[in-house]
Amino acid sequence: MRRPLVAGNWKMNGSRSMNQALMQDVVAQVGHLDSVEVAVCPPFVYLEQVAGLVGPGIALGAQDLSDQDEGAHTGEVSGAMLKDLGCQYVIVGHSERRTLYGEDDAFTARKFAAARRHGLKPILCVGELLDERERDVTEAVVARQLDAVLELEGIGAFRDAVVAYEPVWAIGTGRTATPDQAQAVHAFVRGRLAEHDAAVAAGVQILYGGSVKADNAAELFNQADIDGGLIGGASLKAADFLAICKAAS
Ligand code: G2H
Repeated sequence: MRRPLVAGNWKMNGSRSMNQALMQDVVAQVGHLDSVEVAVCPPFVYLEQVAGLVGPGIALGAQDLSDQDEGAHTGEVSGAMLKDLGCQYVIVGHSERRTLYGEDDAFTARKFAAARRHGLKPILCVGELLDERERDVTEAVVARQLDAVLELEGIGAFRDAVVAYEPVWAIGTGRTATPDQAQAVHAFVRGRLAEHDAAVAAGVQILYGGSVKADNAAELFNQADIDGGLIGGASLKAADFLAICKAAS
C-alpha cells in the first residue's frame, strides 16, 4: 500500500511573518491526519525558520539543490546543507527549472543523484509542454525524462524517490489535467519503471501537480496511480492546503 503524500511547493513566495502564520494553521490541523504524509518546501532562505515550525507531523523539503557537493559554486546550495537544516525531501527538475533556467534531463539526473548522496528523497518532476501534448508526444517526453535518471542511477534509486507528474500546461494556469488524462500518464510512468523492476514501480509514490485545488483534489487523488499531489499556489493558503491534504487521506 502506498501512503499518499501531499507536498506544498511555495515557489518564490513567503516572508517570515507569512510563514509563521501559515505554518501555525497547517500544523494545528494536519497533525490530526495520520493516513497522509505532508511536506512543505519553502524557499532556501526560510528553511531554517520553517524547520522550527513544522512540528513532528510535517516533513521539510527544498525546491532545488546543486548537482555539486561543495566548493566554488557561487550561489548554489548543496544537498549536505539541506540535510543539515533538517530537509527530508528535495524537488528536482521542476518544469520552472527546466524551462526558465535551461536545466536539461542530464543536469536534472545529476541533481537527483546529488540528493541521494546526501540522504534526501528526491521528488523528480516530469511533464510535457502544451505543444508536446498537442503533438501527441507526452509519453515520449516523460519516458525521456525518466530514462535520464534511470540511466544514471538505476531503478533501485526509485525505492527512495518520488515522481511528480506535472503537465506544464496545467501549472499555475488554472487548467488542470482531467483525472483520466492524469491517470493515463501516471500509469505510463509506473509501467515504465516496472519494465525495470515491478516491485519498485508498485511502491513508488507518483504525485500529480498542476493547479490542484481544494475542489478538484479528491477526484484526482481517487485515481489508481495518483498517490497525492505537489501543490503550488494552493499550498500558500492554510485552508486550501488542509482541504487538499484531507482529500488525500
Ligand atoms: C506545479 C504546481 C506545484 P501550481 O508547479 O509544483 O504549482 O499548483 O500552482 O500549478
